[in-house]
Amino acid sequence: MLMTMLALQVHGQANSQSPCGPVPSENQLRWQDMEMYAFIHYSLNTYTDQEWGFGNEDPKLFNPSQLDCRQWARVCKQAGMRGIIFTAKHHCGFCMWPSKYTEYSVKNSPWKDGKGDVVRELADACREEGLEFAVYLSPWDRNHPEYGRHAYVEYFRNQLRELLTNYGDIFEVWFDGANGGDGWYGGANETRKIDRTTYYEWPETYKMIRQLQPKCLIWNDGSDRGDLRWVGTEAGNVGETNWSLLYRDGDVPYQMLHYGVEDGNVWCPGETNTSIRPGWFYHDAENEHVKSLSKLMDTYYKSVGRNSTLLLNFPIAPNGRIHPNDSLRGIAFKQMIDEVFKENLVASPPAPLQRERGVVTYVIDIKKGAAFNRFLAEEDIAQGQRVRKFSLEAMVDGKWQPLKDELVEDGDGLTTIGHRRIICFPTVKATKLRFTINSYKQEPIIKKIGVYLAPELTADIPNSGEKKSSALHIFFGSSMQMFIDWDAEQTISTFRYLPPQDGKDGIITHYTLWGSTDWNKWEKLATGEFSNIVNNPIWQTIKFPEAKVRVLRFEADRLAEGKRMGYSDLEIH
Ligand code: FUL
Repeated sequence: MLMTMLALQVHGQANSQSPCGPVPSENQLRWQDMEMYAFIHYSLNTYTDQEWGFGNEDPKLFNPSQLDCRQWARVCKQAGMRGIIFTAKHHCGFCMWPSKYTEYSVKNSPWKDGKGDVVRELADACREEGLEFAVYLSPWDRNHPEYGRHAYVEYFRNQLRELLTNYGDIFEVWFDGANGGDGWYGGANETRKIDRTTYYEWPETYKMIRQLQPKCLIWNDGSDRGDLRWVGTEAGNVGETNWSLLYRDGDVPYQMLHYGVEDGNVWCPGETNTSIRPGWFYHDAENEHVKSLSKLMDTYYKSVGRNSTLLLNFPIAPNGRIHPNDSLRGIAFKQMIDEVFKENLVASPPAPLQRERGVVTYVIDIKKGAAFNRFLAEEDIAQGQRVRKFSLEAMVDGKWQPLKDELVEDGDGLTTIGHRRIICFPTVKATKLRFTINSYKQEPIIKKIGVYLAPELTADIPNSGEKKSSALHIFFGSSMQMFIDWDAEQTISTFRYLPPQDGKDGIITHYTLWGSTDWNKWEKLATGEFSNIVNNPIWQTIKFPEAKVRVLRFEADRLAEGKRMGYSDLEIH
């Protein structure tokens, strides 16, 4: 990457001592250098406008007219992605390759008369574009009759063997932790609970992966420690404090996922996964909601700039291509990263001025007359992660002025460095910058220091801030029941719910929607679960057969947290 080449090598690090604590494997080091790679979500959901398929969707729905994996690979490459992780099988169980272990796959779709293989086409396209290739294989399978029993685990492993044997090098395997319970399961149509800690027999599966693909990284949100960890949210950020360490055993609560563990005994770096639009799968209704350039840059600073990698999702549209809005935004994103980091304003490679009393100080000369607003530092993580806390000061008019990370709310945000740390602050014009490492686990080894001037982003169109629901009559019948009424009868078929955006409190996970023309006789219009709403609190759409109503009763059957149903916005049509 341009930035890496231009960041100046810092010398004077002779005293490297012995490695500090757990260190990354060669695979983890190589992976971390990939920095950004793409997710691609594509399955039957694309044709049913869903985020989670139930497992009984008809394979005949899969019939894209212009499926073009080369277009995906080209877009991803232009967007600065170094590889692609593809949903070979999502929770619905539909296989995007003709697995010999199931009929529920592309082989029973009309696409290419059942002779197509999306995994093959994408693996080939990636190689042609010089991208790495990887697979997402959902352990939860809502189609398979044996899900919940041992036979399914064998089936899962057989499928994984196919993917790891027939498609060349795979850089990562992604084992989603989601398990909502209910599903079609071969027609049983029931809820199946599994014990995440034992059911999948991960140690056996890991052995097979290591044997078939020794360079492959394991991402696992389950109990057995993989090589990489989730960062606890799909919103696109990891903690400003981010240790690449975890404990080898035991549960990994949110705090550990998001911030890592300073005294962890195993190297397990964070991967920040998020989508370029609200959902993971494509929905027409989201075409105008592709993330803005400033949101994407914010995501970059809060992932790659916080010692993580960025796994950015591009959904595929029903025609089999990445939508132009997503590709334009993705490419603009990469151009902006290049623009920000094109010139390192450090005048000459700084050497630590002082190494005493537990403090290491670098005074950095800035190129004459330069203004700047970004600071970058990298540790040599091959020797372990060492820095706990640092400070930054700019010499303005002969005085040192403290700088703080403007992307954090509490404190100055100047904690941990790791593979790369980027600090954003308002533009200053200064002759010198003082970088002081105040606290560390062992003598820090700083590999690179960079100072940059990011251009101001003026291109984004701000949201109007007006709520769709502001024209609706909304009131609460109880803490778990909301009414919406009209002066006259309405014909409606869609109810949309935007959950609270500032935490889990009040998020409705299970709902029932009733309609009435007279407040007396109620007709049940819909009931169900909002898929993945806690991790990804985006607009949820409930569709139902056209109904005439004067009043709607929206009931929260279950909340993610708290006692009172909450909402950010509603839309009904
Ligand atoms: C989640 C899944 O449930 C979503 O559908 C999506 O695949 C995301 C990447 O992971 O846990």
